[in-house]
Amino acid sequence: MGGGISLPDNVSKEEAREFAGERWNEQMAIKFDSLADKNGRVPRKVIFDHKHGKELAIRDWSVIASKASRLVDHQTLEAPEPLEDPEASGTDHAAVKVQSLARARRGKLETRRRLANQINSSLEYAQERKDNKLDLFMANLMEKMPELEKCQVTRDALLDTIDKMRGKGWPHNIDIEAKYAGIHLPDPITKDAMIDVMERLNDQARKDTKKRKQCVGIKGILHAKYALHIALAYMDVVRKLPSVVHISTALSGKLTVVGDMHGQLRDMIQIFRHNGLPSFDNPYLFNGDLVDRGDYSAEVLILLMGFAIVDPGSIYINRGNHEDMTVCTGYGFVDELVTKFSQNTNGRHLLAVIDTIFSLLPLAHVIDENVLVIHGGVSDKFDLETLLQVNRRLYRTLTGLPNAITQTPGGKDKDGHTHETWSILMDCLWSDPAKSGEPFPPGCDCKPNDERGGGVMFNARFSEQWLDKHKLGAIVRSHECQERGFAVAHNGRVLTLFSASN
Ligand SMILES: [Mn+2]
Repeated sequence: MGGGISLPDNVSKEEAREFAGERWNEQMAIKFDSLADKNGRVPRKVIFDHKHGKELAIRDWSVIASKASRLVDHQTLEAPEPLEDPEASGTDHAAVKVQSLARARRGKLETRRRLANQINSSLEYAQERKDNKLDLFMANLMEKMPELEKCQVTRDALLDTIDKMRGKGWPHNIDIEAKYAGIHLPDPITKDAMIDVMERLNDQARKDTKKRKQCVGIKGILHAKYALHIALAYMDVVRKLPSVVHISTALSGKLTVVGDMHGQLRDMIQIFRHNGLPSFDNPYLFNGDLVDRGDYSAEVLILLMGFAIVDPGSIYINRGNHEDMTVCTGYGFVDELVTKFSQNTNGRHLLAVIDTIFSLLPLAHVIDENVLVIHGGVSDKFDLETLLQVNRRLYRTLTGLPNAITQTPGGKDKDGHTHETWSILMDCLWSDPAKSGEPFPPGCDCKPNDERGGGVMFNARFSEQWLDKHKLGAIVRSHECQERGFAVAHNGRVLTLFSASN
């Protein structure tokens, strides 16, 4: 009863692709190839032998394998029994058969979805660890942002340059080509105009999905000039904010916290349709990782910044570990932006402004003096006071820094980058709550997060102490993909939210 998926002795690329379904991507293909034997198959033995492999997170495969078999068992147990007597009349019999097949298929799809979820998370962790350790991305970044890299600009110099350009009438003085057929935004931008932009982007995303071609998105719909207008206006909002922002729901009566969006425009629009458009009465807090991985990071970001400026108090945004241009160079957002807004001056300027905005995003929000919302989590290196004092704009990027900073306590460089500030920023953006049963060294409730290669893992006792010290009730964090979109941990005091559907 019930079609089962079992792991064969070895897996071909086609089977792995089938397994992963929509989640199959180039990264997975490359990883598969690196493991395959000369027949192009990955033997089960290799998967298990690499259990503790250093280069790839293959140890996760064994977890996947055991979960897979458990899921298959589970599925077999829950395989649908015909609701009616199979010996009934011919037509009924056929109907029952169809029904039973359909359920089996649904079960199979569900199993595949769960497996894909597992595989995807494992591969992502493997990649993140590699990125953190190998410092690969600087070269890549320079290629994408030659102008900025040439100047060797500091954060402050970049902001000064942007302000000086604005003093000379930029971006108002950008000429729009005669052939431009997209939206013209009024000045000042209105909420109706932003809703119009959202509808157009949604239609385009629908067309993109239908054609199954490379995503066009915002290209041709919104000129870089308008994107710059929105981004600069939003930059003016965030530059005034402290690193820890306290918000109250006394007036709105509610606040919706949204986890990682990762460039999933249609998921975001779906949330707005169900839960209402962002407004002062219906505010949203997006908990970081708006960009990368998905095809519509530019659209997600520009819409959120647009709503934030036309309706102050409607959108709050926390920084995530993907709000870092070096990470974005590896995970798609930089490529997406230059493709959609072209590599000309406007496109590069937009990149520079967004880079600046990322560095200005607050690190945490405290809701009603009760709930801490932060992308990764908490650690023994900071409390709310240190987080408020930390210069969140000190680093152009948190990844790809020299060992003196990342490895040596007390280490610093000539630009004033210190190990201390780096590790505070890393910890709040990259940490994860430990699962129950996770071993910790004696007397220690917070340990390096080896799985990520950055941030810490903190256990339930640590969460409790940290929260009690600040007289807070709970932590809402994101950063980890959750099958159902959320997960409760640490005796109900830590909630993980993840809002992208795939
Ligand atoms: Mn994250």
